[in-house]
Amino acid sequence: MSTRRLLLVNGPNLNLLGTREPEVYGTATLADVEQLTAETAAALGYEVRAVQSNHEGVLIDAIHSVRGDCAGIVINPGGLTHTSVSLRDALTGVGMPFAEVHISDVYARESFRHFSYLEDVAAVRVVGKGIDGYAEAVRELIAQLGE
Ligand code: CA2
Repeated sequence: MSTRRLLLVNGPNLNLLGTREPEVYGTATLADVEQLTAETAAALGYEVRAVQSNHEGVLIDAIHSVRGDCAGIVINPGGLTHTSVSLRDALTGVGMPFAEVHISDVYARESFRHFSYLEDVAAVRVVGKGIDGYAEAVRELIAQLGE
């Protein structure tokens, strides 16, 4: 598919970015993340659609809705990373390559954050690079799309 568009998905609690826990997640806001992602993609000729929700089903519906309309997905699933078979099934079900991003270094945190339901099916993983990780994920994902 030659659609030059990506879906950016941010999961539960990421709307709180920049308001609390700056020592873990930095001071940038969700709007900053969405702008950085859009600008990085635009420089490579791609548009970005962005969604954030605190509800698993809303995220799954958003992923289903871009089938045929986006070439790939950049996702920070938040805590659903460590719990959700359903989110994994949605991502594999739509058959688009996706990049998994984590702002913090999950491997330096509690052991329950070390496992990801997406790690073995993600085309790209960027962990612990702050919000710059979203830009890196966009560049790596687009490179894999090969257009
Ligand atoms: O490091 C990441 O990006 C995470 O995906 C963030 C999730 C966490 O459950 C994952 O283990 C790692 C949590 C997102 C919550 O974001 C907040 C931001 C500011 C204040 C409070 C929460």
